[in-house]
Amino acid sequence: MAGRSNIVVSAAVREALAVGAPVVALESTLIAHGLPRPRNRDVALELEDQLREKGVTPATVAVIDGLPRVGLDEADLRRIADDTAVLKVSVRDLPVACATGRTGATTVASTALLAARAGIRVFATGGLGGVHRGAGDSFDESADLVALATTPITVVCAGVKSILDVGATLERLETLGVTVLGYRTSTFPGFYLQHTSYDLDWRVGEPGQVATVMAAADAMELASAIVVANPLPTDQALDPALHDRVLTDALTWAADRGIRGKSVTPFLLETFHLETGGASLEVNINAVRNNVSVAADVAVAWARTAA
Ligand code: PSU
Ligand code: MN
Repeated sequence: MAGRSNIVVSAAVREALAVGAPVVALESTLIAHGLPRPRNRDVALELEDQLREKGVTPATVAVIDGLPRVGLDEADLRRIADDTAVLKVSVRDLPVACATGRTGATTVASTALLAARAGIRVFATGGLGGVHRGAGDSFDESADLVALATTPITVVCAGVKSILDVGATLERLETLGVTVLGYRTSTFPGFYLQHTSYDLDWRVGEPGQVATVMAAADAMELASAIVVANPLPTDQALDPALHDRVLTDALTWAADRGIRGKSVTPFLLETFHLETGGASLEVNINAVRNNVSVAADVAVAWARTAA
């Protein structure tokens, strides 16, 4: 299979993996469709620098002119951030985007898949996709869940996006066999909010503990992901009253405008950023930064464990 793979792994990422040095994958949908231009470009570059400063090789994932790439050069990173024509590419879109030579940003689902195929074990994002509110009627459930069920990768996130039905998403993660670890918390984080009302079964305090869990999962050849749920500090989270008010409006407007499919999440995030006067944007960026920082520590611990 390796010989036929069309995945292009950058030289920097290939060299790091070859010597067992720490690598963290980053997704590009949050850059292209989750954060507004031009701020998104600065964030994309900053996240990579944040990893390099910790001695970790960044591997941002995207489809560029029909090639699934793990590890982007700066020109491609800028293109993903700047170009308004960049598609949102989930797992099911990958073969078509590649076959037709398109350029697209990868979601948690497609990033996890490509990164794992390339041999990367740790991945950072903002908030996972999951079960949308009203999914009982709409059946809108993110492909992220299926990817997490079938991809052995550790994903550091601030929980699942608070625009979702968090309780239903946690139930699905349980059903799908996805391990969920609270990072220095026993309560599931709430993305824009520091916490939700849901308790977690497992809590870890140190990056090395995550690496130990990864090794135990490998030892029994588990195929599913490990979610490391990392809450925002209280002073970086969104005001809960503002959050609830904007969410109610955003959900109503999404329904009124008939927003469907892969447009739902970008629409809700953009509405949040507009209606909170940019406050949710700062919160979102801080969540991603914090997750990248923890992911770097986990990747370093993993490199030691696996050595
Ligand atoms: N985290 C963020 N912002 C985002 C996302 C995650 O802080 O925009 C993206 C991820 O790419 C995730 C996607 O996979 O949102 C979920 O989209 P959907 O609900 O359509 O599966
Ligand atoms: Mn959806």
